[in-house]
Amino acid sequence: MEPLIVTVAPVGAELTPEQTPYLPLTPVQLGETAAACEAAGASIVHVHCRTDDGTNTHAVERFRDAMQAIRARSRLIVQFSTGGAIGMTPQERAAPLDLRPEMATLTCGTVNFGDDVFENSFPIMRGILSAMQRNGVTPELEVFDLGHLSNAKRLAAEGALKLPQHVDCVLGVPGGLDASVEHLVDCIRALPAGCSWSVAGIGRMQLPMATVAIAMGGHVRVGLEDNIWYTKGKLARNEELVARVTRIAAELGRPVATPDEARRILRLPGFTAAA
Ligand code: KMH
Ligand code: ZN
Repeated sequence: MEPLIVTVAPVGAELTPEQTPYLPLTPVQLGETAAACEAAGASIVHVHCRTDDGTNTHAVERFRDAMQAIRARSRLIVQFSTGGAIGMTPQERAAPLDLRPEMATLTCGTVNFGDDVFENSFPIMRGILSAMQRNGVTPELEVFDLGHLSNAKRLAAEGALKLPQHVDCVLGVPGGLDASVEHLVDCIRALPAGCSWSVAGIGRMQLPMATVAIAMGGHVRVGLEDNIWYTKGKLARNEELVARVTRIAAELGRPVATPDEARRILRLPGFTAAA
């Protein structure tokens, strides 16, 4: 089995500072979190940005500061979110790609998202992909539902998306596929040929889904974006969630990938100098 790639998603777009004091809101906090998570075994950081008071922002300046702060303190692969927050325009979501992060997410279809709708029509996806291609950014395909894998194949058939890519199965969003071993296997069976995969289980399913993926040879995403609890009643810090999956991987005989090993596994062109 390949070494385990651990992605940390430290902040996301849905949580408020009232829910947990451990959200990294500022660029410096994101950088410090990246360093702590690298030390704990992470190799990718999935970046959303907030203003100092916790409001979501997709301002290019804020992403520039965040990327600089992360790169000043770690060698983690910087992966920007292009999902942003519900209500952001597709143009806002794509704008930070001009900073040329090594990776960025592409959610592969529209999905109910709690009581909201997370809109990812084909024109939106084509627009985000073309901004990624223009900037040499490697996509991570986020799939919240099985049909999203069909959409990825459709985008590849029309030439908008190069395959294979890394696919992250986000399981347990209310409105998407539930988090279960059966659904994870359904996703893996439907992967486009040659794709690597990871799983991001939502809420209390983060740990069981990660454990299954470690045993199956997949990769994992953990972090507060998907789950704020370490155990019932105890709020987690990002690095604690990373350290726990690293420990489980060690028990199962699976070493974790360094950021540079993850770059090799994901066929990334290489670490570019700080922006
Ligand atoms: N915040 C969600 C609406 C991504 O980062 O690419 C979308 C999201 C996906 O978090
Ligand atoms: Zn995200």
